[in-house]
Amino acid sequence: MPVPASFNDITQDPSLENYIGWVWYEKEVLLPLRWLQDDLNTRVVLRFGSAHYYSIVWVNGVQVMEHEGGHLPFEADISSVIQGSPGIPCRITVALNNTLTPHTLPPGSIQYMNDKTRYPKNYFVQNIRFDFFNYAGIHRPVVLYTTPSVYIDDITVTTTSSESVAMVQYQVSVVGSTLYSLSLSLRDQEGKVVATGDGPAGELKVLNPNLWWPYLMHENPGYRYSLEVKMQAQANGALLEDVYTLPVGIRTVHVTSTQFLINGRPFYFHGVNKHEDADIRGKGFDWPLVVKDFNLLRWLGANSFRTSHYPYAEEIMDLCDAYGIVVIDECPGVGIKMSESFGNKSLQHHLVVMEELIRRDKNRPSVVMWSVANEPASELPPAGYYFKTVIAHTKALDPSRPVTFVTDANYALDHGAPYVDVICVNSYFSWYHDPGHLEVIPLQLTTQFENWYKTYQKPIIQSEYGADSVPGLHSDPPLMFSEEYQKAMLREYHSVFDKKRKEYVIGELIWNFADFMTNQGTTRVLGNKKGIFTRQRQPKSAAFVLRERYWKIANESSCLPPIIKSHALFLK
Ligand code: GCB
Repeated sequence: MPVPASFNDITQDPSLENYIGWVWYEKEVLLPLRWLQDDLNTRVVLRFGSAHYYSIVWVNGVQVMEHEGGHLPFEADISSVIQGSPGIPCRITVALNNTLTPHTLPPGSIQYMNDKTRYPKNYFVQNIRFDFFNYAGIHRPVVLYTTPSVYIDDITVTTTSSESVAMVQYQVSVVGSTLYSLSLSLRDQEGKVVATGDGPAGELKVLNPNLWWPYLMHENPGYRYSLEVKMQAQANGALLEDVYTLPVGIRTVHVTSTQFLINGRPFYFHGVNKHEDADIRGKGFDWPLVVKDFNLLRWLGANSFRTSHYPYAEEIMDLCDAYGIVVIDECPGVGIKMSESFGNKSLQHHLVVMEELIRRDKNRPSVVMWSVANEPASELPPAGYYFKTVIAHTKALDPSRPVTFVTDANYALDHGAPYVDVICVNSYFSWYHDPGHLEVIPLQLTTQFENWYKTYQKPIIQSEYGADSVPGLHSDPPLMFSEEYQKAMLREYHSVFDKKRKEYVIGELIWNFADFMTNQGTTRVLGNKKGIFTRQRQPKSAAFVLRERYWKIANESSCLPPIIKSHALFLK
């Protein structure tokens, strides 16, 4: 089985496609001899970018870690297991279980079909309440790396700025000794040192900073400085040195009752929702696919996306930082529908997942907001305490970013909405509601926005809207599932967005960037077809409508310099 990849679509075996339960991976690797000698000063780490969902890992038959949940990295120090055995290959064994229960994230449930007249013995199905295929496997790269035994374990950076001066606050945690020294230097993109510091916490002052700007908001988006953190320590008679270089984008984020401000300027999210999903590889990380998607985002004039409905690969997030694509970073809290999933056990796990996500992505300038869930049953009374707790925990871990969750509940019944900073609402007027009736959109969408705003006086993002279209299916007048219907639906929504974005609507994210695989069902034709691109990343007619709109919105923004306008013209 290749790594990284989902195992489901790789073979011709249909039982593997829908397999639920334990799978085993094993690989022998030859390690550098230096790592295997008894060396108290070298720490060897085995790291998984992600694996779905519950993993137990052994090295040479010794259990070194277990981890619950996909989409996020986990690692273990394996030095003591491998050292002292030069010449012997290192055997890495992984047992992976993709079963979802009411207490996992996302939640699910196993249903045994006990009617012996209808199902074979021990027949069961995995029920899920989310709309994407439950791909499993080792989805992201697995690496072995070393550090000295005293090492930089974590760095946290936050930034504040005015036009002429910025402050970069840092905190560094070192593990392995209390006797160490730390020195820091911040370099600009020309390699010039612009500030220096020392010690585990402090502040660096940057005069005339180059701010990190979103794509299409500045001629040089995604500007990042390099923060070099150097640690030195004496251990076991040797001088140990660990150096880590962190890209740092200087930018601020603020939310008012009607606006989302990046570096003090109003930011309008014109973007997409995505999935990690493609033919054959499923949710497996794939560089060509990722780079293609970024080229499509830039072609589209999209300045943002939401990581619906789980954290994406770190490599994707690196590109967002570099290209200035703004991210609403969502945890795998999708399909939280059963009342059992609002209990203490689920809540504790949700808090841990937020800790893991924030630890991974806290220093990313592209991440401007955390989303703790998608379309939970937030009308259930326990959702109030649940989301109050998850959001408070998220804010305590990271006071620098707003927090939201994405709702499709009725504005008057939603128990979680009081705790969010931005209202993110999904609606499918003329699709799931009043199917085929495009004419209801203006009234229903206007009412939706007005109800939410009247209740909360918080800015609103239309975090999903869309319609399925089967590429190549045409119909005039537009009928559902045709490319024309998808386009017409977009236009109806857009006319309302254009009115409301003058007031408090701060963004629109189409559902979805590309077609994606789902469970089989009577409403799914080889998956969900709400993509504006096909699963193979070819544009449907709707992609051109959106492209024209996004570039127009970007150009209307008065702060855009001429260079971007000409870029836009050139692209058209
Ligand atoms: C939604 C969900 C998304 C689905 C989409 C749809 O509200 O958040 O995961 O894929 O609707 O197409 O039904």
